[in-house]
Parts: sequence; structure tokens; C-alpha cells
Amino acid sequence: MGLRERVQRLRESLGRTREGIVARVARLAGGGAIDEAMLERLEEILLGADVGAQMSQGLIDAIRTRVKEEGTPDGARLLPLLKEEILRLWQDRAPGDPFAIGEARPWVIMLVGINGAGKTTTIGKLAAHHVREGRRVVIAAADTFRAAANEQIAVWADRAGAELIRQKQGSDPAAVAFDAVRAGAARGADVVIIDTAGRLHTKVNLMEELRKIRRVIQKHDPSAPHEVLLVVDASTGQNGLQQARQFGASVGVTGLVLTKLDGTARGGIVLAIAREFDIPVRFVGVGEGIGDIQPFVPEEFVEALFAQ
Ligand SMILES: Nc1nc2c(ncn2[C@@H]2O[C@H](COP(=O)(O)OP(=O)(O)O)[C@@H](O)[C@H]2O)c(=O)[nH]1
Ligand SMILES: [Mg+2]
Repeated sequence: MGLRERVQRLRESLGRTREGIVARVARLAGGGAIDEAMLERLEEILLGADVGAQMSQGLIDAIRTRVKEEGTPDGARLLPLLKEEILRLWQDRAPGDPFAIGEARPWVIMLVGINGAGKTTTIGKLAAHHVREGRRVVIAAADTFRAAANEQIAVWADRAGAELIRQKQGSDPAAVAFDAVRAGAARGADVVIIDTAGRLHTKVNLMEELRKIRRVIQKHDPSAPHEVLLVVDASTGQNGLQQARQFGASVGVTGLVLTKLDGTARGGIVLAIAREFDIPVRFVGVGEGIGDIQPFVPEEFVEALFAQ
């Protein structure tokens, strides 16, 4: 997908978020000079769009300072200032291609997150990308908890042109992951992607299970997993932040995937997450199809969000 097409797709996906933030701010800015009352309304809009308290406050403070510096509290400056200050957030983040893999073979990517976040779907999308790049991909069906999970991941593996390692339902997820890494190495795979369970009602056990998967695959390769992606459903808003805190602390997350950006009005969560975590957003999910994944590029995100 070309750059223009990608931004266009993102722009469509962010439609409701744009309505919730940018369109409202534009209407607010039409109301005259930027004063404290206007900034207060701006904060309400940002909070209501899941931008998060810290981030909203930070943006308001920055805009207040800028208005003072510029000495022109013209309402017309509100939207451009907001856009600039949002962009500034990501200024010091190295861009890099999140699809790129390092030198280790197989390169092991593990996906974690609560049920329904979009792990399995994201694995299908990632696998398809790597296969298209000419890489050999093995998927580990380590969500052995749900009966339907094996079937679902098998469908995605097939669609993506990846190989699948699975065992029967209820078997040890760490054993499946270990098998997959070993098989991947034996078969000369470039990438091994590990699907995991996300059931919530036994959270402590889930974190323990994920840590065990880590430990066990490290018996094969001490440097694995090379990437641990936390998948968060963007439409869950602030709840997503909570998940990022929990998983981040427990399983050494190295990157985030925000799914279901399409159709949600809560895309502001991307900003809240950027503010609170040092963990970079690597990808966004913009649909249920195999091609509906995009690398997260801050400039593209902000352009799409503020597009008229
Ligand atoms: N609209 C939309 N739906 C998604 C996206 N990613 C996943 N889904 C849907 O979310 C549901 C749960 O996804 P799944 O991959 O099974 O989640 P898991 O439990 O974390 O493995 C499925 O119906 C997916 O089609 C996305 O980016 N956009
Ligand atoms: Mg799943």
C-alpha cells in the first residue's frame, strides 16, 4: 500500500475520533479569543475523547505558553497549536520500520493482551506481511485455553501462508511455544509468531503463564522473544491504559498494537498511551481484513487526525 493510500485509509478510520476532537475544537475556536474559559473547554473535549488526564493537561499548558509567547490569542491559532503540540510528543522517538526484523533466526515475536483485543487477527496480518516479504513464518498456537482458538489461528495461518504448530486444547502453552521455536529453527524459519491466551478471570495465572512461555523459549534462544507486542483494543479507551500498565509490568512488553481504530471515537487513546508509556506504538489495526494493519507513523497519524 502506498503512502497516500495508507494515510487515506487511516483518515477514514479516524473519522469518528476526528469528529470527537478536531471538529469540536474547530467549533470552539470559532468562539473568539483563546482565554482560560476556552482552554477549559478544550480540556473537557480532550478528556471526553480519551486523550487522558496527564496528556490533556500537558497539551493545555503547552498551548497556554505558546499563546503567551506569540502574543496573539486569536482563536484561529487553537487548532494549529494543538496539532503542533501533539506532534512534539513523538519528536524524540526514533521512527524505524516496525515490520523490520533483527538478525536472530528465528526472530521470535510474542503477542499478549486480553481476550478479544485482536491478537490472533494481528498475527494473521503480521504473518501475511512477512510471507509477502519472502520470509518463512511459523505460528505457535499457544492459546490452548479456548476450544475455538486453534481453529481460528489455523484459518489465519492458512490465509497468510504460514506454518502452524499446535497441540490439542488444554496442553501447556509454553510447550507449544517451545515446539514452534525449535521447529522454526529446524526448518529455517525467519520468523516465529506466538499467539497467547488472554482470559482475564485468572489474571495472576495469565501473567505467570506468559512469563513461563518466555522462560521456556529462552532455553532454546536466550535472546528470545525478540519482540513482545501488547495488543490493545483502542475502542476500550482508558481501560486500554490499565491493560498496558498491567502487561507492561509483568511480561516485558516492547511494543504496542492498537487495534480497531476504525470505527471508534476513542482514538485519542493513542495520545494518552504515548504520554504515559515509554513503550512505542508499533502498529495500528484499521479493520478485520488481512491487509488492515499499518505501521504507526506519528506524522501520518496526526495528519490523518487533523485532515479536513
Ligand atoms: N474493526 C476491527 N476489528 C478487529 C481489528 N482487529 C481485530 N478485530 C476483531 O476483533 C475480534 C477479536 O479479535 P481476535 O483476534 O480474535 O482477538 P484475540 O482474542 O485477542 O485473539 C474479531 O472479531 C476481529 O475480527 C481491527 O483492527 N479492526
Ligand atoms: Mg486469540
